[in-house]
Amino acid sequence: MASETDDPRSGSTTAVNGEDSPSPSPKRKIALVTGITGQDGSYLTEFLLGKGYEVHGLIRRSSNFNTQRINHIYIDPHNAPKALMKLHYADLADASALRRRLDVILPDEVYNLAAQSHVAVSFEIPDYTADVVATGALRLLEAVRSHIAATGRTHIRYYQAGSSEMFGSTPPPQSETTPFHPRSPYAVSKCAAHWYTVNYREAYGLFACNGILFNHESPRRGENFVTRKITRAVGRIKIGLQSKLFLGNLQAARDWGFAGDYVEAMWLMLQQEKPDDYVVATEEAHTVEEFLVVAFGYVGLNWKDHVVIDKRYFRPAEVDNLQGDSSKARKVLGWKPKVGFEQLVKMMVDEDLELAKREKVLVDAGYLDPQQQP
Ligand code: NDP
Ligand code: GDR
Repeated sequence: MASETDDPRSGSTTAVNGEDSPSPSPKRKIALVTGITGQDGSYLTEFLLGKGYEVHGLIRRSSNFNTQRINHIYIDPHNAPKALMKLHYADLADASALRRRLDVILPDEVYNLAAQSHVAVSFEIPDYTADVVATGALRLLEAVRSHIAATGRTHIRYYQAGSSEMFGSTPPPQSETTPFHPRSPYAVSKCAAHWYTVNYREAYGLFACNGILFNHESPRRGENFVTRKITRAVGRIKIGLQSKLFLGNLQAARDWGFAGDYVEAMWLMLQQEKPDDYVVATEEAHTVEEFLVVAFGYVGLNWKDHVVIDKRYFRPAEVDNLQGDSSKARKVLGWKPKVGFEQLVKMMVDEDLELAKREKVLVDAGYLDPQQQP
């Protein structure tokens, strides 16, 4: 029965998509995306809609809507023929909800992007992180496996969002054959999810791929990841809303790409003849300090005048140096990144400068307290 819980964004008690409403067009491919409200979920959904997919996203219940990253592509389900992105409540902690959603949505492709994705936070909430990142992936794989067993829909393909954090302290360049040495509860959990995915491929013949993605950023990046934390601060400092930026280890090096480029690689993995695992990276590493130089320099500021080192942002165990070898993805998938390091930093600063200008209007009008830093 249709109910108001079918589409979390619908204000109606008679939402048109949901348990009893089959997809409008049988020709469209159907994708199921967990983590649709996150950075990657939003870019992947835009990408898949552009390819003509119907996209179903699983969304967590929260006391406020947390759909800011996908609001611009949301169409009210009352406009059914155009509403090709559909949202459903589910959680990776809830195995029965996952199975039920698969049985109703009947996806062709499943993208598991949901995670407690913050490495530093995973030291604070390790048990929860393992439950969502590791066991959550297992729950979804098992839901897919049992759905296939019950329905015979053997063509379903599964993508698992793996991470360069799995390499941890193994020196670069890191490729698909590099041993994992994870350095955080998050990274250990991602290793488990990686091997669960391999195991379901080998044990049940599931078309399941691990994308081992190196850091990818964008103006939609969460504000407590270092790149966005820096570009938010650059915008606010330039506009006069903030003067200091508190950071941890500036010497860590990361292989930073643009999220919009990386979601294409996810899709490409599921279009191949055989399932496999792929490293996705720019193959260029930069330190946090180098990011600071470019970001502050772009608006004519010197980062040394503003950055203060705060021990609380150091991690119990650090990952010093990540630089991917993505030659397999480049050769087999024909993928390569389009946005380079400087272009990425400038894109993020440009957007955050505009955001700071809008904040300034609210501050000047007395609607916002400038001390409320992101
Ligand atoms: P985000 O943190 O931006 O998004 C995470 C998403 O997962 C959000 O939609 C969040 O929902 C959802 N989520 C969290 N917990 C649960 C849960 N218990 N049940 C259902 N959904 C949940 O991450 P990114 O978009 O940056 O990353 C996407 C995936 O790729 C993640 O798995 C991440 O670990 C992985 N990854 C990311 C890289 C990167 O550089 N961005 C690199 C390598 C891997 P809500 O909005 O409600 O919080
Ligand atoms: P990471 O990203 O841990 O690589 O995980 P993050 O931006 O959090 O850290 C990158 C590096 O910057 C250093 N750092 C700080 N980090 C944060 N967050 N805040 C600070 O103030 C700060 N100061 C210095 C960190 O120590 C680290 O070395 C991201 C996430 O998206 C994961 O989900 C994903 O799997 C990996 O990238 C690949």
